[in-house]
Amino acid sequence: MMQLVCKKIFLIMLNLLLLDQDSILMILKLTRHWRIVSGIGLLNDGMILTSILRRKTPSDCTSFRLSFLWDQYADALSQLGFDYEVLAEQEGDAALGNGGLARLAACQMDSLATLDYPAWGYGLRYQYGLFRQIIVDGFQHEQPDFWLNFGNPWEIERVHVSYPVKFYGTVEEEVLNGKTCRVWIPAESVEAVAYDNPIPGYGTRNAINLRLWAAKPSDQYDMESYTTGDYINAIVNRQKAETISNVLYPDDRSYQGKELRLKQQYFFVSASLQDIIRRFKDLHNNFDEFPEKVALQINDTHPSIAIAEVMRVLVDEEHLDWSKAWGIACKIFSVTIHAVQPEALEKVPIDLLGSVLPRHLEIIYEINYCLMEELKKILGQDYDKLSRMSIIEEGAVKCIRMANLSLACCHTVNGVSRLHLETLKTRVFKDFYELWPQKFQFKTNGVTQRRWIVVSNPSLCSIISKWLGTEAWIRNVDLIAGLREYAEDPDLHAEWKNMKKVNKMRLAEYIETLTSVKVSLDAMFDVQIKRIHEYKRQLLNILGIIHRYDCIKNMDESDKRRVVPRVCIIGGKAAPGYEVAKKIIKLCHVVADKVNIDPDVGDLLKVVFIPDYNVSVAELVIPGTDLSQHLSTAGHEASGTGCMKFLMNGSLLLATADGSAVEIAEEIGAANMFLFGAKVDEVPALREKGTSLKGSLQFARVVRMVRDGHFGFKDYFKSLCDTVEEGKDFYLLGSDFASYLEAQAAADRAFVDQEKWTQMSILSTAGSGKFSSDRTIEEYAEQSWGIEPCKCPF
Ligand code: AZC
Repeated sequence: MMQLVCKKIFLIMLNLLLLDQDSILMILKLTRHWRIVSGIGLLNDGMILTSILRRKTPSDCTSFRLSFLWDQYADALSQLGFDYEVLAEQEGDAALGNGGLARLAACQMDSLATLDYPAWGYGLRYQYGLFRQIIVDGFQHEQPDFWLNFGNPWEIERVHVSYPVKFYGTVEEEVLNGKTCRVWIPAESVEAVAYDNPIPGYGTRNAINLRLWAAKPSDQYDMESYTTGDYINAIVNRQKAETISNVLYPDDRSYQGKELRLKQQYFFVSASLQDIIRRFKDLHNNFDEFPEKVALQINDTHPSIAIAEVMRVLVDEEHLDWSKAWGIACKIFSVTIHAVQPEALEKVPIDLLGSVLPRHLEIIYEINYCLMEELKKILGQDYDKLSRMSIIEEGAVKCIRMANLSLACCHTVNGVSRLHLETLKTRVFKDFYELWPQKFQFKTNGVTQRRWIVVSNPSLCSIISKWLGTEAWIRNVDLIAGLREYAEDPDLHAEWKNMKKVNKMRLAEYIETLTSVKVSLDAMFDVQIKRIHEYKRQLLNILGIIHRYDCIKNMDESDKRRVVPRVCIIGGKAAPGYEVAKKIIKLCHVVADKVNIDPDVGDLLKVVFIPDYNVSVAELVIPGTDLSQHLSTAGHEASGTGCMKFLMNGSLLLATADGSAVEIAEEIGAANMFLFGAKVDEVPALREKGTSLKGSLQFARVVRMVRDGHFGFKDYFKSLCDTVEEGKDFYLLGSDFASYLEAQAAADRAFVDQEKWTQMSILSTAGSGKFSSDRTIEEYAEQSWGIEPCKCPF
């Protein structure tokens, strides 16, 4: 048996992805980890190949260490009569998550593997990932994403790794060794079967595992049904079992009160914990060392039921006394919150929880009782505060506040940017912060340069390696700051511009194939790609485009010659039930329809909506972007990670002082980006004032154009216009509009001076080092998990 070198066996609970996975839990556990690595070792070449083959753009990254394998593979394919590029395009994304949260987790898995941390990721193997967006007449339609249609060659089905997950039933009292115990008698059992997705690190022999659970019918349950003679029901129930991991919920903000969602969460949590505890018990015969060996990271509030599950296992199954079990739970769990909006903090109705997981409800009541007793000692009779901090929310529908459950238990509560932590401290979790300030930390998000530069922008990868004289930045991204020294070098400028042009060409071809719109490569490619949300303010972008259009229409020919041509690209999915977001997509299309064929405008302005935005699309769009937009109302974007991908790729950022953009400005210098809009502490007063339309005549004019049917669909857009009407403009589009237009004008002026622009672009890439997920993961390892890298010894 390998000596324990690392301090901990380590578990992380996350909601994550492979490319894009929603629910994950990771373990890091040294001894077993090494055994697993050696297991993977058998497949190691295959694994390395896996990571290479996932790259869709091999071309000119000659510096990439493993490109020789790529070439060999492409050669072998061509001898079989297949074109590598064409074949690679056939592979869809594993879109097993909704948006930023899941994409962040993918980056973190890459960093954990590369930095040699002994980590496991856990999640659900949904059969239907996030819906495919198709656009019909400018309207979003959703189509199922049955991504497993042709199988998934990257996974390993572990038929022998499966656990029963129980639901429903009753709780009864039993006397065991003279002690009265509560015992859960479940009524349904579903089998969780493991599918492993190895994730190889870069430049190391370390590989980690993303274990995804699929629901299968449990034979145990069927046996019972057969004996009662209910054959048909037994078959129907077998099929029902599989529905648990069938489909990902497509709304990234609210899942409130859905039975299937709760079952998915518990299914994921229960199977993962059984796997973790089984592994721990292989080596230990009591739980004293559990916190020394295990760390669990709860990624957002969705897997918080894990806290109650750990308590149930320790108290009911392992027969630890309550306070010992609670002590262990408090040491192993930490949580990251990824949201600002209260509706994203999950709540589960008591009736629902009591029916699906009756014993867990009892346990949560008990945890809450202890919490309230502890708080009363500190807060006395402050019942308002006590009721705000309670895990139970009273009201018409009594609910469990999953966030409060996490806060009561976890030893650290992380925000995802410095500003976000402030919001958590001063608004969302103010009461908890006042009580336990030491729990609150932040780890600014990061993205992996290995996917977002090396894989998706191979030409940039070559340039960076050439100018730094080393590829070491791929593992040690701080080195990228070395580019600053050459930010004014004309030779680097020439290479940089050429790289951007080639990437723009690729993007232009893609746009033409998809939308039949021809765009000029001389235009500024201006991009906003992300989930469609009111707070992300795609509407502000479109209204800005309308303003630009309106100005061009009213110009004479000599003025037009001074206009910087733009291609405005927007992409993103709206949650299927989110009407306002869907109207924003339609507005984008009607504006595009009018602008793109207007002879007065020509190449000065083109508007493009890229359908079905996903990770693969981002890999193509981001390298070809000149300017990217991040427009959330200050205080609403927890961090944002798209901005970091753009930054790495040398796109200039037009952004509000929100989320991680504040820290980006510090790193690259505010003069190298275009900041605008209200600051977070100005927002409440602006909302009070409610002066949106009066605040800006220009804003009033563009909203009026939409209202009056200038782009058609007058009635359809009425309710959308109402959302920004005076007094109702919650996201402050009106009051930020003038400042937004100024920032846009500044971007235009900068673009005219191409040398200046290129310099700013180089400085953006050079300043992106801090926003690598390698740094984020090192902070988690040190501050939240207390672990160190464990280098694979063979
Ligand atoms: C997102 C946040 O909105 C985004 O600001 C952040 O960068 C990202 O998490 C990673 O931390 N949150 C979500 O995507 N939330 C859900 C529920 O999907």
